[in-house]
Amino acid sequence: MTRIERYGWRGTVEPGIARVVSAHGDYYHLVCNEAEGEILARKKKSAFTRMKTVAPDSMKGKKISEIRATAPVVPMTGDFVRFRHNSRGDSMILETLPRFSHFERKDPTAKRTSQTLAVNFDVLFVMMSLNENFSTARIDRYLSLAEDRGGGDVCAVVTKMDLREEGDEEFLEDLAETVAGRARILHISSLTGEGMDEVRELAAPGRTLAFIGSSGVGKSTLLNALAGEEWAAVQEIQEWSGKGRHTTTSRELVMLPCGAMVIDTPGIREIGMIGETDEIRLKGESTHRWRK
Ligand SMILES: Nc1nc2c(ncn2[C@@H]2O[C@H](COP(=O)(O)OP(=O)(O)OP(=O)(O)O)[C@@H](O)[C@H]2O)c(=O)[nH]1
Ligand SMILES: [Mg+2]
Repeated sequence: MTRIERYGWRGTVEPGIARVVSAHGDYYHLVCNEAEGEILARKKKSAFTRMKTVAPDSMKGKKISEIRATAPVVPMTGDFVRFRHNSRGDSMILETLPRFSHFERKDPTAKRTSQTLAVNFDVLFVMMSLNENFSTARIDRYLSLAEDRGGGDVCAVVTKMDLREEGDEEFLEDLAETVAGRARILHISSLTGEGMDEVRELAAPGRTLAFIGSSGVGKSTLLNALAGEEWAAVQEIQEWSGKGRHTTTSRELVMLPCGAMVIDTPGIREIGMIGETDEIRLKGESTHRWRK
């Protein structure tokens, strides 16, 4: 098996295919068959800046994804790309290859129609911790957005099960009802190891797990537990406020010792659905105004 196949490529192996493991503005770190380790690449400017304009009439009755398919897709972590290798300098990304799965939300800044949060995953972990942050309605919204993912499985993952208190049963049952038939539920604690066997089962060689969820739910901590070492920075504080602070600031694809990969993402502050405001009941608070 070649390197790019170990990194999840399922098409025919040809020269010039790479996977993006991290993106830093114009620069990308790639893995490929052409070189060991990670190589640095830039994207070919003319390929991505010359966005085709779409005639208004051709947009009628079309989904956003159909319209967007006419313009070049800017690569992101997790993408497979076609590239030109340069052993003496920066390599050049020529094209983003079709994605087999993607998770998008409405862009909270409203600058774009939507924002892609994870691509090319085999399993999407929608994560939420069993503390003040717990909200069945939020998971419901994630799962609704995940219906358009195109491929891969979804798991609703309740983290920090070691913080379970009396009365949490009600919240967990409520969640189980909401998730039933739409996703698998996992209950885990990276601290005690609860539920980790199930996670490890999903982490088969060549498969990609993508972790999404609010800041502080324990995405990077789970990555570190699976990696068996301190891969990603984790906020040290015990009492996580979760307000306005993000420990992970960019998406990263990490190869685990078991041969599976994890895409760790920065915390999501809002999970948008087109222009509504509603109330979400949070554990520990009576109500909380949540702008979708
Ligand atoms: N009690 C308990 N605390 C945990 C667990 N997992 C993570 N934490 C703590 O939760 C805090 C946040 O964890 P992170 O892994 O940084 O959270 P994150 O989801 O990566 O956050 P962002 O990178 O900001 O999106 C840290 O203080 C962790 O030690 C767990 O299973 N149980
Ligand atoms: Mg993190």
